[in-house]
Amino acid sequence: MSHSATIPLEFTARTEADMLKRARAFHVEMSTRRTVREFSDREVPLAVMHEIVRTASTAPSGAHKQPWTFCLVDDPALKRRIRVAAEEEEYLNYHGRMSAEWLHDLEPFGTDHHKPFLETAPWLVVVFKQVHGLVPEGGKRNHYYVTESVGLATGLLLAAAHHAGLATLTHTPSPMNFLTELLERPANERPFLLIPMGFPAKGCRVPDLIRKPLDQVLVRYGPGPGR
Ligand code: IYR
Repeated sequence: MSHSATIPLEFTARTEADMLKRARAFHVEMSTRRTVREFSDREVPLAVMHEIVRTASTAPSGAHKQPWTFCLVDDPALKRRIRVAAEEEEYLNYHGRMSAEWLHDLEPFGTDHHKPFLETAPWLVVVFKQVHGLVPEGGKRNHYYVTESVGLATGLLLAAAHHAGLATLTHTPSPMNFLTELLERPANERPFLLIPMGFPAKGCRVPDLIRKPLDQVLVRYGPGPGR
């Protein structure tokens, strides 16, 4: 069996008190992240976007294949074309393709087929998953756990954007093949998520959502008899 070279792990050891303090502080920070649907047109420097994508790209991935591509769109003409195409699909979703239950479930969010944020937000981050790899000679290489890997990277992207002081919207136009065409992506890539990123509009309001308490999301399996 062959092994590749190893290096010493960089790891910061912390006291229990420090751990708890940091864990709490990070929860407080992340708990203020909200999906924003009203964006300001204020610009965000490309350098900030680069660091956010760098963080996303630290995600673990199947066999470390890093099967993601983050497209950063700030060309107004391209944003417009993306908006037009997304609104065409969403019109069909809201006028027949979505079930009555689905439409009812979305009522609190006040969404419809209008997607002005696709033009207002300074950046559209279009996340693609690579269903397989391509080698320069034209061959294919396997990728593993692609959806899980790209989901993890996208979670880190959202956290990094929030940490940097940016608002995000996880938008899932459906179907989203139009993104492959408009961005001229190669045949091994599939659109995963469309994330407008920028600043909230002045006076931006969001639905009054409540997060599930810990006892509804956590089940502890400790030592000892029974539970
Ligand atoms: N993709 C549509 C509908 C939509 C679906 C879910 I589930 C949401 O949480 C929000 C919206 C749209 O973007 O409007």
